[in-house]
Amino acid sequence: QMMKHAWNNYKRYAWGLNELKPISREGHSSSLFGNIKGATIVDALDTLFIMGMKDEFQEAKSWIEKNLDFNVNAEVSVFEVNIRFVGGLLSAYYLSGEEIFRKKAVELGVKLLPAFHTPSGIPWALLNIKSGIGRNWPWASGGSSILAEFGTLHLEFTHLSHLSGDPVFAEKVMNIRTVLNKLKKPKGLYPNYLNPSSGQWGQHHVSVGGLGDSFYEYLLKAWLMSDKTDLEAKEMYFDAVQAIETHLIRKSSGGLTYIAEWKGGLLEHKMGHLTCFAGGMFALGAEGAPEGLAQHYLQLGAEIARTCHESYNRTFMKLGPEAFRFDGGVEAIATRQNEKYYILRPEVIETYMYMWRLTHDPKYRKWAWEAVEALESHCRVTGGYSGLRDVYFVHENYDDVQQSFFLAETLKYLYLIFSDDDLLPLEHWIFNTEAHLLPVLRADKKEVEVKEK
Ligand code: DMJ
Repeated sequence: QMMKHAWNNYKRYAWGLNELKPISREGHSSSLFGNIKGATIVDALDTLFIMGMKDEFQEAKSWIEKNLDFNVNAEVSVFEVNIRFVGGLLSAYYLSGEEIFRKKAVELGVKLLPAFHTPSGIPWALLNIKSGIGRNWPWASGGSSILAEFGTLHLEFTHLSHLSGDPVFAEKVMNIRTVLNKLKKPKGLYPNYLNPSSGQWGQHHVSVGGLGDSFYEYLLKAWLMSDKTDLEAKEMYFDAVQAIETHLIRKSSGGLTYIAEWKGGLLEHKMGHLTCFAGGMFALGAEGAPEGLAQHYLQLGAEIARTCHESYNRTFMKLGPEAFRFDGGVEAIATRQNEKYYILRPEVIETYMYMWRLTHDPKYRKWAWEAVEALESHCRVTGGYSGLRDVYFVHENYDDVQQSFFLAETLKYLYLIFSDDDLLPLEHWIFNTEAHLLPVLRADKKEVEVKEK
């Protein structure tokens, strides 16, 4: 019902545009996608499919056939276009077997290749897909590319090579790994900034939240997606996690485990909503952990899930803030006005999903249901679902955006928490960072087929 409400309103007021403004009831365009249109349609495809919303899936498919056009003069975020559009199209292809999605994914992948034309091969953050000219975010330290952006291409590009038969995509992302492996890491940590011209680190800021997050996720998932044959990715993941535990993970005096941010050796005792995905990541990686550490990582995942649940529970709206702090006498609470918003993000629910699947502790379903009730009470409006500007305030102050990841991720993870485990088993399917599905590439080369479901 929630998906229907989000989809129907998008369709009614913003069809073909990127996102919906549910209060103004009109389209919302984000510069992240340049002139590429239809972000919500592509991001929602696999959720519609999984939920059995066949008519909606068909209307999305025919919009894509007729209207999804990459021959536009558009400067796009390579990362966002990859995780939402390439990921969404690949997932729709693997689930439905419809050739149009494979074709569009490969076509878009080719358009993104000029981003890698840098001296080191570390791609630009922004690319004009018509001219092929790239650049980095003007705010990034010393003209650097961002770890969470160039480090979150690996899964999709591996599949693009697999489906197109052209090794170029896989070569590009394997080169990123080679560059990273040659660099000395401060205390074993990966800084968020890397200059694509010099191939050297920028500022030594380290985060498991924004700017770093999905790089770590993709190391683990590269290993899992390779049917556990990519041992280099596995080693990089566990080495990184060990350094993160030593230097970033702390316990508050009230007993909450959190992941701080590291700035040139100093800790900022702040955890982002984005960082909350890490609970699920630690738990998902647990079974591959070095000797004797599996239980430890499952426990770490559970502790992060509890902390993130507290960040929700300590608000008026029962939805978590963008960032919460563990200093100045507070724990798991946002203290700055500009960190009190909630934009329909999925990460906490994502962690509940992995924890539910991996432990079957009923508290994760209970916590997920609390989130459903809070979304229904505070974010649902007549025209769709809206983010909130202050989750501590007693009245809803809407941001008027229905993010496409609400349909791709938040609603999909909720649906899976209340479904049986044989719907998309974790040993066969990898979720990209936008919750799009990519099959494990089996060592015996046989793909997992949707029929298996
Ligand atoms: C999504 O686009 C992805 O989950 C990404 O990895 C981080 N940000 C948003 C959701 O919060």
